[in-house]
Amino acid sequence: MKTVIKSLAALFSILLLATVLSACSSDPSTSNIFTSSTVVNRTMVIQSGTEPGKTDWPQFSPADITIPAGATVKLTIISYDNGTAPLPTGSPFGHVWGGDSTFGLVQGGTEISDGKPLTELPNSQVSHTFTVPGLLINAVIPAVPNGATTTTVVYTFRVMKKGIYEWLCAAPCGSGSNGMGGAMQTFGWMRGLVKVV
Ligand SMILES: [Cu+2]
Repeated sequence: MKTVIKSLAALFSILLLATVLSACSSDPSTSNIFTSSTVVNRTMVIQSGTEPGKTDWPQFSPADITIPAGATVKLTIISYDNGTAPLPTGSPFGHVWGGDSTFGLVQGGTEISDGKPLTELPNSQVSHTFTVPGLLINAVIPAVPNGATTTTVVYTFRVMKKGIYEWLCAAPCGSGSNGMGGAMQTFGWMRGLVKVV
């Protein structure tokens, strides 16, 4: 009989623990936030019009990424695109953004481009951007330099709130006379999702 009571007590504790744990995870925005020492690596590749019939459609692949809230994310963007898509004069998207202090959604937000820190690229030299308006994140991707095959950007950041955020490329790299068509309008190409879980 004692054994049965002990077993029941153990079962009860497990159920209680499970209830507490599920209660903790019921607020998706603040629970299970990782610390900055948790580092995750993600890689996106920018291909330049490799799909048949879509030769003027550059593409981020994968277009959607999933990251843990609070973890330090090293996002490596490897571009094969040697073309520029100059931003209009006065556009803010040549600047690297991050570390939003107003809302506290993002920490960090620093960029290393081909091994060197980058805070701003002249608008005329921008090839693509990785821009998350909802998080005030903007990484800038230069064109592949002459004689090289790729250019590599590493953007390091933390997102402190769970959610699904859209990203887009702000450089007019798509089709049409203004460069805003085709890939620029299409999820899976120059738009996608950042899922913070
Ligand atoms: Cu682009």
